[in-house]
Amino acid sequence: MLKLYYHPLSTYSRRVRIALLEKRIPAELIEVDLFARAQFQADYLARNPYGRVPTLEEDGLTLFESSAILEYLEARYPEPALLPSDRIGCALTAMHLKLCDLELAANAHKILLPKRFMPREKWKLDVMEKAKARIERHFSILEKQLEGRSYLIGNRFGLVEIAAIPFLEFLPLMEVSSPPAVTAWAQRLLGRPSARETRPER
Ligand SMILES: N[C@@H](CCC(=O)N[C@@H](CS)C(=O)NCC(=O)O)C(=O)O
Repeated sequence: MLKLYYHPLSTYSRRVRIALLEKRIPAELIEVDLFARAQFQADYLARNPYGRVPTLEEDGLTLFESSAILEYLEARYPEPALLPSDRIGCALTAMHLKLCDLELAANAHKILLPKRFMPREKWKLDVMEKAKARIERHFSILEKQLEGRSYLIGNRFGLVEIAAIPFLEFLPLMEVSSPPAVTAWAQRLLGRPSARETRPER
């Protein structure tokens, strides 16, 4: 059976857990205790030398990097499809997955790591302010692409939405303001059973 090494509070792990639920793929979930630094123990580093979650294992394959894992799951378990079948849809998916990592996830991380896990005196407010502005710029660009549609590509829920959900969860905590179409998109996505089932406790 497919194994997923994860942590319940990990945004990147949550992407993979949502894809597993959406595709109804049975999996063994193995929690890596990040707070006890289990990600740096030799047995885990042998799987993922970067010492991060998620890591997937299946049929002798060990794979890390959440967006690569999403693409692998799509190739290995094509139904229900979370990727368009046409060339243009695939190209747009690749673009949006990359932009989600660069513009949303990376900046969200700069705000969420301190706000979720560090005492206030350690927060770097200037870094957090810049990250918030970058996310708001990204949302203003997405807003135009979402106008008149429910999902970004081919108007169907897909991998680009899954990649964004864990970060959209924290818009209130990040105090990021989002324009109307992005707000409606986020609410639509966060209401899915797969998102509800994987919602972190904090
Ligand atoms: N780019 C990686 C990021 C993975 C990542 O940063 N995971 C965090 C948890 S959300 C982690 O394992 N942190 C542990 C650490 O850095 O010590 C991905 O997409 O999988």
